[in-house]
Amino acid sequence: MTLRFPDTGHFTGLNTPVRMEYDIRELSVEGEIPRDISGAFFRAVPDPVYPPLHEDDVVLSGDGMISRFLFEDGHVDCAIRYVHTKRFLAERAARHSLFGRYRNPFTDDPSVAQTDRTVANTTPVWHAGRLLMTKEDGRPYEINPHTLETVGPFDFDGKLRSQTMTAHVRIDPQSQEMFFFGYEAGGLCTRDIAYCIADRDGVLRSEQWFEGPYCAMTHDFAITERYALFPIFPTVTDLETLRGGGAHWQHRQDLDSWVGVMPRDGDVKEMRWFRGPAGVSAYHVMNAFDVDGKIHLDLCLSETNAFPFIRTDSKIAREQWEIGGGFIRWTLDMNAAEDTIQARPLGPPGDLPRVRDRDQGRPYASSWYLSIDPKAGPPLPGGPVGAAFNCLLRIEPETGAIDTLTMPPGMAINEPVHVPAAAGTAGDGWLLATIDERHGDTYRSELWVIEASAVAAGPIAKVLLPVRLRPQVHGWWVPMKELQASKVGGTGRPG
Ligand code: V55
Ligand code: FE
Repeated sequence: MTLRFPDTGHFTGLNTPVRMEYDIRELSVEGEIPRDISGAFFRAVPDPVYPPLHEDDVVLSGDGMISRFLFEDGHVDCAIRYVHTKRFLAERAARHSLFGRYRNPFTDDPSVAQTDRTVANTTPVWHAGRLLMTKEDGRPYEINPHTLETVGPFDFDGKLRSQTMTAHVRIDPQSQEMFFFGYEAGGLCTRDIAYCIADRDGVLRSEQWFEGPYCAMTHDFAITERYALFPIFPTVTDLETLRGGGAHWQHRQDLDSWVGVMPRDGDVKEMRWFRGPAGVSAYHVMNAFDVDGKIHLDLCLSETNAFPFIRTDSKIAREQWEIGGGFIRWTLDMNAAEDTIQARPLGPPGDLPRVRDRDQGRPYASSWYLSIDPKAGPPLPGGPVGAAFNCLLRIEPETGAIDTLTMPPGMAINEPVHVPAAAGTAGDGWLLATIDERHGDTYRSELWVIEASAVAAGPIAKVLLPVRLRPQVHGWWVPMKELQASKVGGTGRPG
């Protein structure tokens, strides 16, 4: 057999590679899709073309695919394409893998020593009429949002100095500026973090570098109306380990976490560091906002790193159901003399948080995230952490009210996007999420349309898929008007 993928959770169950590019016009729909859902649901899907060089390779190394569900007048079409990264093209030409372990270039084939090794597999970011496929270990690739063809590597017209860009940007709902950062900005294992702002037209207007307390996996950050916040958790790296062919990340239970805070339009020299608890980790920030000099930072926190492969590499013996944590509010008082953090639980453990675009950086009444309900049976094997989520929560952080949609046994739900209701109409819009369902030895996928204010009621429509989907990482909703006004392949103006 020529294509033998490792017999591990990273390549079996829902994570079994699919490796298919396709277009399907007109998917079958059960129920009725509201006409106000008009636009594109883009999804980033890691899906390795070739078996990895190393048996212990992980989901996060999979080649990036850009997937799109296009909603128009109650109809849905779908398409998926590989991102033509330099790495994808080199391996395609060679007809086998050339790149080694996750984020360790010292394990690559010498023939690709100078080749960009990002797989652009984490978030499809839409800003200023451009679609970018991002991954935190490199610069993004620009995608034609109509054909899903790769335009090429993207560096803000040659302006970006950082070697990397996060997959978690923040767009201010009023100014439409895109705030983002890159870590290991100056190269492998550097403490350099680049803090950047692109204006509403996508022009990079600011890039400032600062040093973090240590070189850490810095996956997400936050903005409020006044501040930029950089949460740093002790998942660290060093060049010596990498040179020896080792893992990029080691989680350190003994090191403190930190939050760097600066005025979002200020100078990085103004950064103030607040000390958090030792050993904790958060991949995603739900939202942050500031009121009267107090900053609230709402995180999906765990007591250790949430990725089993990182815990194994760090010799931390905790199973996935033992990582603790919760949906937690950290409060930082900018008027206090001490740089300490107050913590308060808001909800049960979970991840893949979603707020409305218009609530970004502002006080917010409700939001959504995914969790695992053990009563719904064993989670399906798959996704980045190896156990797929089986419930969707809607939470009101101020009142503590929670509504839950628990999936039937044998089903899993992926990160939703939020589609706002049309201007001038009542309602809180919809969530769109793909669903996986076990059928004997195989899986089936659907896309569910759920009322955002009534998740417990279940889907109001289901889009049926003739092919199984590999679990996505993150998604992005682009309204039809913005899609038609895309810089590449569009009309260039709102339709
Ligand atoms: C994450 C995902 C990544 C990655 C690092 O979800 C962190 C967290 C899909 O790639 O490289
Ligand atoms: Fe993420």
